[in-house]
Amino acid sequence: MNLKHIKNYSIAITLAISLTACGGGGSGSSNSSSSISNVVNSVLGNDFFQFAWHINKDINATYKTNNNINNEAHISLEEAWAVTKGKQINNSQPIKVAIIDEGFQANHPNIKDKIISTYNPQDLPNTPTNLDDSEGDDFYHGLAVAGIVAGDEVGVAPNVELILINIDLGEGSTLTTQNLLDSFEYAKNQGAKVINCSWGGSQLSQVVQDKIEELKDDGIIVVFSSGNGDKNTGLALDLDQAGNNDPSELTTVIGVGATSVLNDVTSYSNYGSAIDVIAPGGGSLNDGLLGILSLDQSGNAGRNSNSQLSYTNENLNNYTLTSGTSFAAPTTSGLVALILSVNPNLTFDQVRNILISTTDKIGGSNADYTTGNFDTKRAYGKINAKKAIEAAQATLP
Ligand SMILES: [Ca+2]
Ligand SMILES: [Ca+2]
Ligand SMILES: [Ca+2]
Ligand SMILES: [Ca+2]
Repeated sequence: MNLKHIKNYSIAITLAISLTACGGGGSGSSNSSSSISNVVNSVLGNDFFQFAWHINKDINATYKTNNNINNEAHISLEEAWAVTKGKQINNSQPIKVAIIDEGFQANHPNIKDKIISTYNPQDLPNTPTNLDDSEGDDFYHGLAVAGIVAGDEVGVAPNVELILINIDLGEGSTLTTQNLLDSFEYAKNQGAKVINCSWGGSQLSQVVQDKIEELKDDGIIVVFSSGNGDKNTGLALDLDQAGNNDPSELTTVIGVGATSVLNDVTSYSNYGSAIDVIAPGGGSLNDGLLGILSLDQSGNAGRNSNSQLSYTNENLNNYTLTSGTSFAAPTTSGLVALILSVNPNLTFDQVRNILISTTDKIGGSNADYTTGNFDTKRAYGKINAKKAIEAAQATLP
């Protein structure tokens, strides 16, 4: 199968950062990442919510100042959480969110109590199901994605239930079309109302596209990340150009690009006329911008000192800063779950309309939303949870 993993983009960015930090010799551009680490280390405590700038408007003041975090970089989640954190408001049943990805840790303390089922279509009938198919990569991409959806301290919708589906992506993958069909079918059979896909890079086969359309017709919302640009330049790709194709362009999915702490679209975020919204995904480390806080393999396992944060306390090793549209998609999937917890009967078109009509038109004078409320690089704008939940409430009888 010809699919690239968005993890590749994320690795490309990480390598670029590492090179900057290692080769700088204490001067020039290396200062940005080392000073970020120093500042964060000096203020880290047990409450990681204070560093979750994507979901918390009242973050640690020192951290905010030293990392140039814009007052409005968050998604106005506090008001939404006053209504719902992911359980349906009429019967308290959690919305179920499936994550099709690679590299999970199902016993991570911040998500373990929310996981209702796991699956690996390439690993049946082995028991237990292999969830960490990550070829020795110390960064668990699926874990970080799951954290942004529902992880304690870092998740948009901490009261949802998670269905984790591991597929092998990236170089040398043996993933088949049937594996993908099985993955989407499993998510549906487990009751998923939202399916997050933080991968792409080429067109899906027609039968998989047909399956996604079937899910749409069933009121299941599929969310795809737009991709992180060219892995050599780190710059965004125009998905409308010939040869640049991604599943996020399908009319049957929500396509999502990434914003940074500066409250604007990132330099790496792919764009195009079929992308729907942008959402916090973390700044490009190439640009010296802070990533988004999510989950690392717990304890000593995982990224730890390789990350943007150089943790010295073992108890802090459960988290990491990362970046990519891979993490903007789950920010949006979390909000979609909140919307559906207000009204689970909304159709795909209704959910999409709520998302794109309640956005913040960020970008200032660099943006132009005058044609159809759509900016070339920022789509319909950045998601706003407060306004989206109000719009969902307005659909109730
Ligand atoms: Ca793989
Ligand atoms: Ca295209
Ligand atoms: Ca779309
Ligand atoms: Ca760790």
